[in-house]
Amino acid sequence: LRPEGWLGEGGGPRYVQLRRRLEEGIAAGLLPPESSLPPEREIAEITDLSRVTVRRAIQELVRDGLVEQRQGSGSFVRDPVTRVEQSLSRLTSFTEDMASRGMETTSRWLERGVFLAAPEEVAALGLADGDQVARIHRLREAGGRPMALERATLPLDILPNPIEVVTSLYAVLDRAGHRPVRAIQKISAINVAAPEADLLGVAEGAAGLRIERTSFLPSGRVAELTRSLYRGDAYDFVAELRL
Ligand code: 16G
Repeated sequence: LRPEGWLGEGGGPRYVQLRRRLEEGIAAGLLPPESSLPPEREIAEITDLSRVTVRRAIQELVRDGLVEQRQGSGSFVRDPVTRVEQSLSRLTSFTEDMASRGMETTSRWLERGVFLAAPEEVAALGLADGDQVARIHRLREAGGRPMALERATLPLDILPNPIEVVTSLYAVLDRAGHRPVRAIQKISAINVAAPEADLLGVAEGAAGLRIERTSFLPSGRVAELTRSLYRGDAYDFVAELRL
């Protein structure tokens, strides 16, 4: 980090130069995942930059997901998310998928309750105008890391009490005898926009996968309409194809 040889070369504001220098250090493994960055004061001393400049550079690394700040203990290089290989041929739940990899799941609730069905939900769920639906919207985390945002809508008779869903929606459906047995899933590439990027802990514009799942009960009735946004850097979807 000593200023000779990089500071002032290439131009740009000094905080950008420092940010780049730190990025290079992370990419080269000089600052490995989970290692702590030197305190701001120390970086300022070594580089001969002001603490404001140092803070700004670190803030940008936080914004870009390279560094995370932990209350009371400083800044750490983030461990890049390990990618999850997800089969596209089995109808499983997020909780089951993560449990089979030894990961624990947690949810940050954004919405959970009973609402008036939106017109598109009326159509997709085969309801009548004025019908109510159960809606659960949450940030899904595995091993403490945000993986996906998921907003599920279900007919009220299938999930009469949405508050019951504490961890797994499918576990609640299973207990009620409403476990879906078939689903249609559509996956599209998108760039993650601001509010969602913050929740997912990715940079604005980062790659994401928009997934829409419509799942069905054995009777053929729609059980669930779920719109999800998965982190593009966390998932590989795999399907087996046969002639
Ligand atoms: C998966 C499903 C989602 C379902 C959820 C139930 C995709 C893209 N989506 O995340 O439709 O609602 O599992 O998970 O796979 P849970 O039982 O852990 O709540």
